[in-house]
Amino acid sequence: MLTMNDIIREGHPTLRKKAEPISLPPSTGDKETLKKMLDFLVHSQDPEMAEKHGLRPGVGLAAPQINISKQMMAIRSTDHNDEIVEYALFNPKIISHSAETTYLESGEGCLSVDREVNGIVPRYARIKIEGYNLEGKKITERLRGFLAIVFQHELDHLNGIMFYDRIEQDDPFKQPLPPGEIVIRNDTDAPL
Ligand code: UDB
Ligand code: ZN
Repeated sequence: MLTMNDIIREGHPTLRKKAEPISLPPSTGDKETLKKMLDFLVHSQDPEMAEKHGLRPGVGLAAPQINISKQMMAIRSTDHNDEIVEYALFNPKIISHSAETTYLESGEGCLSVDREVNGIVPRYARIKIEGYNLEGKKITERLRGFLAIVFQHELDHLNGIMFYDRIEQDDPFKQPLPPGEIVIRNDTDAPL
């Protein structure tokens, strides 16, 4: 099983590389890796396992974080109905997104970052995503709320981007859209 020792930390060059696409259908090896990534999240969210192995409770993990520069990500979190949702995706991408942005009030952290970094990390409020699941089947989903934020955080890892790259240098708590600015918003949400 994967533990914190398998997770590389900031400063490691792999975290700054663009991950390679997976050739489809996924190989047995790639599927095994992705399964292990999802298992890490499951274990890390189990208080006994987390305690025993010293795991930080994770909601998402991208392959570059275990030093594999390939387009794979695992997510395990709750949706807006508090239902547990799991994604294990090859070649994930955002196919459309809202104009509206959002951010986590408490800021973001990262399993690959062993320090606190304060500030607003702007994210799209709603995204439509595509990817291939463990069976190699194409899936399309609409995500919003915390799940949308986790997906964008993990997708950033596949592009060599760290969450703090998105924090405004000279004013970490600057609102992404200043009050009074026109927010382009889709009334129907239809195209998203
Ligand atoms: C996490 N977890 O897993 F607001 F119920 C973080 C860590 C780094 C703190 C473990 C997290 O944010 N949990 C959380 C947050 C909430 C409410 C809640 C649980 N990651 C995953 C990661 O580093 N992937 O590369 C960081 C998250 C920051 C924003 C999205 C992902
Ligand atoms: Zn991260």
